[in-house]
Amino acid sequence: MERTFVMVKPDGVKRGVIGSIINRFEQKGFALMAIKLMQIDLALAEEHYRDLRTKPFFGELVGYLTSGSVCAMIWEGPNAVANARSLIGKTNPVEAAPGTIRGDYAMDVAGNIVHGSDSPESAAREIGLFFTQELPITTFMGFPYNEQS
Ligand code: DAT
Ligand code: MG
Repeated sequence: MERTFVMVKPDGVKRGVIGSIINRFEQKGFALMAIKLMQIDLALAEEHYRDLRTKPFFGELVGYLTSGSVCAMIWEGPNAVANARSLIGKTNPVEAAPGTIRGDYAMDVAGNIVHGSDSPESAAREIGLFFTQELPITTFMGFPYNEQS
């Protein structure tokens, strides 16, 4: 079993498609481990996307991410990182195939609606950034969750 970090970005929250996106992950077979609606500050946005800090679009990217609430989630399943990336689709919605989340919900790379970790190492780092001690990830739908089960 593997876990990945997924985030509905501000335009997805504003457009009211959090539920539709969750539905796709549930339908695929993922298990929801943790979820929260939050407002990201600039420091967290910059840390989350630190690998892209030299890109010309970095300012626009962190500005977009801090422009409204996001929905941060941890999803679990076999090959969770790669399965989530294939569900989400290519970075640029122009190239994302219909049937993928970006292919179906987005048109522009600067507003591509959802984030998914790109490796198990990134997933662990991002889960640590967004889900700190205040939200125990051992809770599943309000019931105790046994990591061994
Ligand atoms: P992904 O989100 O598919 O992992 P990434 O990590 O390369 O893609 O980039 C992170 C985000 O940065 C991406 O979701 C949208 C934004 N981005 C990437 N390339 C961009 C570009 N050329 N212009 C504007 N925004 C871009
Ligand atoms: Mg990425």
